[in-house]
Amino acid sequence: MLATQTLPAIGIVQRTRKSPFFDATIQSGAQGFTVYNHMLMPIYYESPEADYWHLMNNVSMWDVAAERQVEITGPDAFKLVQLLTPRNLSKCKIGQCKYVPLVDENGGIINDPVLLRLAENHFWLSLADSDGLLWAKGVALGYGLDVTISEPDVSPLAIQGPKAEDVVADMFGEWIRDIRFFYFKEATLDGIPLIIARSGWSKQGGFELYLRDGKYGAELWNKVAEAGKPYGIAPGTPSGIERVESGLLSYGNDMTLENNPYEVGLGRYCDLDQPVDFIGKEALKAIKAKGVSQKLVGVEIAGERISGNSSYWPIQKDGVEIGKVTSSAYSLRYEKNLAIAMVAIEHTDLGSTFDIITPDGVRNGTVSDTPKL
Ligand code: THG
Repeated sequence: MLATQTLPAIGIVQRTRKSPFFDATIQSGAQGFTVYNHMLMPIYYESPEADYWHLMNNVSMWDVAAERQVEITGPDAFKLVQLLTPRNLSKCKIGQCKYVPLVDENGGIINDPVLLRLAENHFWLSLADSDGLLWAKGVALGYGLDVTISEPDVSPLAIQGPKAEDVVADMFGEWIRDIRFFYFKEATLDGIPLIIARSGWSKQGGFELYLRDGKYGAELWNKVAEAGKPYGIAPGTPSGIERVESGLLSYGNDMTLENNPYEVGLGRYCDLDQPVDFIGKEALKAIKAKGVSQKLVGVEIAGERISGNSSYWPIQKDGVEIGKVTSSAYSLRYEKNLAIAMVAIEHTDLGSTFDIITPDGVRNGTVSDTPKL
């Protein structure tokens, strides 16, 4: 952990909202928090490295309630959701999740939530860290749509890792093994209302339990911890190490409103040829036709072990700035320093090299296919 990530205390007041699992996470030994969607979210328990190995080897449970939901209902709900994202939703089934970048009229990325379709005209957008609720309300108002938009009392708890499925099967029954990736089912556990989705912000597999009534936060947390005991479950958090190794992007770190989906590898989720109109369609067509001037790439950083960046690290070639490291970690799996970086397009071929200006000195960087973006 960098000193800058641990030293300043965070003043906890009403604005820094607490997740329904907050007390339980403190009792489980959460040692640090970040603020995400105006809510406190744990960032590590034992240590980022020890937490990582629990996730990789066994199973890990995460308070990700800060992935707040935007609930959209009403006769125009589908119309609104399709306006908000370039992803083609014409085949999105009830009970299905979709990763849906939201873009503005210039093609700038507003957020990259997971969409859940609960009914024909009932959706949740499970947000990354930006104010998607206000954007959705503004768009609905501007287009005169007949929808209701709110933040429901819904809080995801992720169970990730190779033994996650066994834990969830012991809790709910063998039937959960048939839930496919990015699909979900509604269920209750001793009266606790939930949605069980096969999803989560790691590539180690697992589920997300969306708690639909915050008063059960501690009870659900403790039930998962109990069910996970035989499998060596440990409390954890979205892992900054695993997600860099796996090339999972973090909004606010690897992309902002200044970026378009083609720069950050999310072009594959944009269908510009679909007949419906969505916000940013014309802008994205122009961007695609012109080609992007910069792009996110995987990078290997030479030299001794780094401890991850908590600000952007400039990238230079022959003394000229050509980009920045957006995220990085020492990879415990590959035993090398890995990064995600936004780099001028001329320097994005595999094997391209450049200088990375870290706070501790200049390092050599090489464009690499790990992490794969
Ligand atoms: N779960 C929930 N909400 C979230 C996240 C989550 N909100 C914020 C953040 N994470 C959003 N970011 C991502 C990024 C990638 C994925 C999920 C959320 C992901 N993508 C699949 C993949 O890369 O294989 C593709 C999914 C698809 O094809 O639609 O899993 O983790 N509730």
